[in-house]
Amino acid sequence: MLPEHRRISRSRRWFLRAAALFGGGFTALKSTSAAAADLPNRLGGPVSAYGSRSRFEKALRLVGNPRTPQAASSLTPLRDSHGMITASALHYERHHSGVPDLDPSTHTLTIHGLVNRQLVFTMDELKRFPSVSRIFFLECSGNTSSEWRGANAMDVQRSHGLTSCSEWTGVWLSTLLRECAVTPAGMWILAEGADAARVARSIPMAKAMKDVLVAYAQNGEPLRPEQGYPLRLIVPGFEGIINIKWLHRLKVIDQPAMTRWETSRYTDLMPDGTSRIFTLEMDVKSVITRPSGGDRLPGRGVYEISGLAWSGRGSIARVDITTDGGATWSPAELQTPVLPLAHTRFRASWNWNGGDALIASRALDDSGHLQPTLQDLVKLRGLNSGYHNNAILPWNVSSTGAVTNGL
Ligand SMILES: Nc1nc2c(c(=O)[nH]1)N[C@H]1C(S)=C(S)[C@@H](COP(=O)(O)O)O[C@H]1N2
Ligand SMILES: [Mo]
Repeated sequence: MLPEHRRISRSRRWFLRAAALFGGGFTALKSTSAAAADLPNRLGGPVSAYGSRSRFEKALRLVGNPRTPQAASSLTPLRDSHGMITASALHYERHHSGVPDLDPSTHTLTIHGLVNRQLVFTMDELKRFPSVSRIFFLECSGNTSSEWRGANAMDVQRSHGLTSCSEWTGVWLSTLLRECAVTPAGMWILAEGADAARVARSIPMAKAMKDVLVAYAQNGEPLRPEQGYPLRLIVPGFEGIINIKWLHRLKVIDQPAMTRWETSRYTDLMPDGTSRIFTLEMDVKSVITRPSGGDRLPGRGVYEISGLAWSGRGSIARVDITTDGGATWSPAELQTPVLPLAHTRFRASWNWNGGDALIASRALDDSGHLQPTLQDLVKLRGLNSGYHNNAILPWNVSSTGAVTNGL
């Protein structure tokens, strides 16, 4: 505990000293009266019933390459996101058949199959169970697949925008399963959405009993329709697709149902022609979000390098930063508390000398997994499939200050 604390305060002091040293290109104050001259002197706007952001803020989700407007995804603007929580309005989306318009007063959750009591819960009934709030990331297993064959995306929204992190509130699935009394033969659960495609995935019983949430709220208010209103599964650390939205049915079964979303899709075709299936845990991963592709640094001097790290296997233990293309690495500060299965914000200060630089982050989780280079990952998994790309993505900073994909 103490050494880490000391390291942090030392690097903070270094940052302050360096900033004063370089002046940081900041504007000096000419007179104290000038500081107040531009402040408004008229009344501001009225109070409002439902908040919205400043008209000056423009960050938006970016729609990926959709086959149709309904079978589409949209990407979180990670460069313009701060801290560890994603604004609900900017949480990435992935829909296979559009966003259904579900009325919570008639929506129900049915639990049936290998249980002693088959039950149907209304939304009001679900809210009578003990509730719990937890912060968890979501990541589509297709996130960063664009970079499997090397540099492709021009910015971090395009390369990594299929991940977001929210506080979710709901009922533990284990609570509901106990209510239904699962029989000993019940080893898996088929979860199905009420969207037109009836997207469905099989979940191992051990995970269902451990930490799966039947969630009805996100970041302090009911789920957004895009995130599964009025009810979704949150399967912490597992690939996005298994976090079934618009949840209406759970069937307890004795073996995986082998739906199309766990056979023809979301399996990883290996070089020898076999497929990895049920690749559930998302591997340890990180990326620098600032500075990142599309940025232009105004000049040499001190900058904060900041980014996100996460792992589907536990907590982030360490994030290393390189600014010399991997020749040397040094640990970044981790924003505390570091939560398991949640985005972790990391930061480091960097004194850019104005020359060409290759900057990157590399995360280690507390299960001992280290984020690989793309080269090492491709050596292992070949080029047949793009799912589960957790490789390091470097950004190239040129002497003009332009930041581009450095893979
Ligand atoms: N019913 C249903 N659940 C679904 C999907 C869907 O299309 N229908 N998409 C899945 C996929 S592929 C992902 S990555 C996550 C995305 O969740 P989000 O849109 O809240 O970010 O939801 C999953 N759950
Ligand atoms: Mo996904």
